[in-house]
Amino acid sequence: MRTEAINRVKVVFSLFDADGSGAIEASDFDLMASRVTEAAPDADDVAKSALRASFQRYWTTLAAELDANHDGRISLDEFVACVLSPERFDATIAEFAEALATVGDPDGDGFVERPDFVALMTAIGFERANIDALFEAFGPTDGDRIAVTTWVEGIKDFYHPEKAGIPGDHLVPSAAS
Ligand SMILES: [Ca+2]
Ligand SMILES: [Ca+2]
Ligand SMILES: [Ca+2]
Repeated sequence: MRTEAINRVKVVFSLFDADGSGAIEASDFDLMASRVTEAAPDADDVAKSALRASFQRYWTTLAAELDANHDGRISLDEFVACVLSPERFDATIAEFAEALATVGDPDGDGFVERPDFVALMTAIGFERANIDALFEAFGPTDGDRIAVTTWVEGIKDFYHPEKAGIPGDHLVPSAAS
């Protein structure tokens, strides 16, 4: 098991526990979906609905796969188990990645500009320094933007247990300093 993958999972857990209750629950995903869609005022309703649906699916997948004691909450110990069987989450994460990146490209030109990226990642709960480090690692082009596909692949890599030294490692707080 890659230490980097475990650290990434711990970061995701702390963000997904949006209300800070110490566990991930259905209400956390409702809260995060509201925050993220509010951070994208220019995105169209279809894209925002798709993103909300992907958050919902994310929760139902987690609950089905990881809630070992069936209490309706995912503890950190339960959540870490997601790295043991990443293939169970591939389709859910792919849908989420594409929905999020699409919301980040409101004009539909295939690129995500830095302000849109920062707004969405801030709404998810990442720190600005980590967000900028990640954006730089994605190699923004002249217009200070990245391809939607680059972000989608970056999100998928972020959840991949075998990956290390990837742009997404910049989202782990210690890596940004
Ligand atoms: Ca919670
Ligand atoms: Ca549980
Ligand atoms: Ca765009």
